[in-house]
Amino acid sequence: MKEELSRSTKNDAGAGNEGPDGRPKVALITGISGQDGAYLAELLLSKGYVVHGIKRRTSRLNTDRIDHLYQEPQESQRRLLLYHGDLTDTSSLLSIIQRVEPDEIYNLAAQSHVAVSFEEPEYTASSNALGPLRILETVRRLGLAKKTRFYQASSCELFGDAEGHPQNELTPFQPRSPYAIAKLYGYWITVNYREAYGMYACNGILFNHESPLRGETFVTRKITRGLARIVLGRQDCIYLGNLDARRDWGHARDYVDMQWRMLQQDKPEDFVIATGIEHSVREFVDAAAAELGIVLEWRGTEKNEVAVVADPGTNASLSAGQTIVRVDARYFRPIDAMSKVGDPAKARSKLGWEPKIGFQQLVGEMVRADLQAAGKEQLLQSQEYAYGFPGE
Ligand code: NDP
Ligand code: GDR
Repeated sequence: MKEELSRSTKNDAGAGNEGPDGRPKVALITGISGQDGAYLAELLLSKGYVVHGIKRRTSRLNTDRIDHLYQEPQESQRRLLLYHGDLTDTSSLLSIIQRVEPDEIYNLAAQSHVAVSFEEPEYTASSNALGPLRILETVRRLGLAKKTRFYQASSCELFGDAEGHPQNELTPFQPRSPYAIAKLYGYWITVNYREAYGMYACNGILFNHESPLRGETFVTRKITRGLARIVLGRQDCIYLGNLDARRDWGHARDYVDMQWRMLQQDKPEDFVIATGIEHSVREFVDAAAAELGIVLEWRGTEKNEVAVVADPGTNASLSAGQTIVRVDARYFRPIDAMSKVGDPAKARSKLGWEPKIGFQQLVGEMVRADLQAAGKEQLLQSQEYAYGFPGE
């Protein structure tokens, strides 16, 4: 898939994305090493942008999602440039924004895991609430308020379990986690800088979006990766939490297109981005199993529920009656939003946006990518045994 993405980057030269001075537009992406950051960097490069990205310093390399786009610092005419920085560190943001003077900033960086936000509420607030403030205030103080357009990665988690489905731009917010409450500040500070200083600043209120690049601990990827490993005999079972939670799952590639469109309008506005269709976690498991030719039967209730193989299809490593999914109470959150479905009518009518990739296609793409990854893992391990250094 990465090869496919990098081909599109090289071939799809982007005309019409020059700034007022005729030079290529310059974008700065925070969170470029994440799922959306990788797809957005691809998209902007394909449109002819010069893309600057902020990555965190980590003890191991964390740029695997964008390695196929990487250009050595020694290359002339680079169009992808990376800097170390952190949303919790104003000085790094200041020096990067001052140096880059971007036409557009996409603030995608965040502590993005809702369950983890209950364990790290203070850090979550610093990165997700104060992070956007630090960027907006830096832009303002550098005198870039009229030049730089700002996109804030807001979330349907703002709605919590708000009354009224589907949820749209007018649905009242009712956040139910430290993550969502921090994002609520991010949402309002973006609106505030738009109103107070006339900045082109807007929120994309995005519903869940997934892909083969999704982090491994979000539920969709946990399921597709787990099932792929199970059919290759590398794992016995997947342990999940709330199977009844319902989410509106789209594809990240469709959603980053919308992020870009939001910054190309005459007037800054906030938009809900969703497919309008929801599924339960249990239905996601069934859909992923179906991609592998497996039929499951659900037995038990609530915290004792399990999925048993009813028909293993052609998977020789599985047998009928085998339990491959179990509920484990540790994956339940102190409080969870049970049902989410968005209404993207405004995005459709004002921006001409339609999601192109449907639910089953998304699940299929994720399952195939994870099967391939599990196969590579297996091959690597067998090579390690062949060369006599197992487990290293
Ligand atoms: P990911 O978790 O895949 O990526 C998050 C990115 O933020 C990573 O690059 C991460 O770096 C970086 N990051 C985390 N903390 C900091 C920090 N303190 N300073 C600088 N960088 C940091 O998330 P997604 O790509 O899925 O989501 C992008 C944004 O959209 C997030 O803000 C998320 O909250 C929001 N969102 C996502 C939705 C979804 O369904 N995917 C839906 C709605 C909103 P590292 O690689 O080092 O961890
Ligand atoms: P979410 O995504 O919390 O909606 O946040 P996640 O995939 O983590 O959870 C979705 C639903 O599945 C239930 N669930 C489990 N979740 C995880 N992670 N692991 C499990 O084992 C499990 N079992 C059941 C959860 O309880 C939940 O109801 C994502 C993130 O990308 C946010 O950054 C973003 O803002 C929102 O989507 C919109």
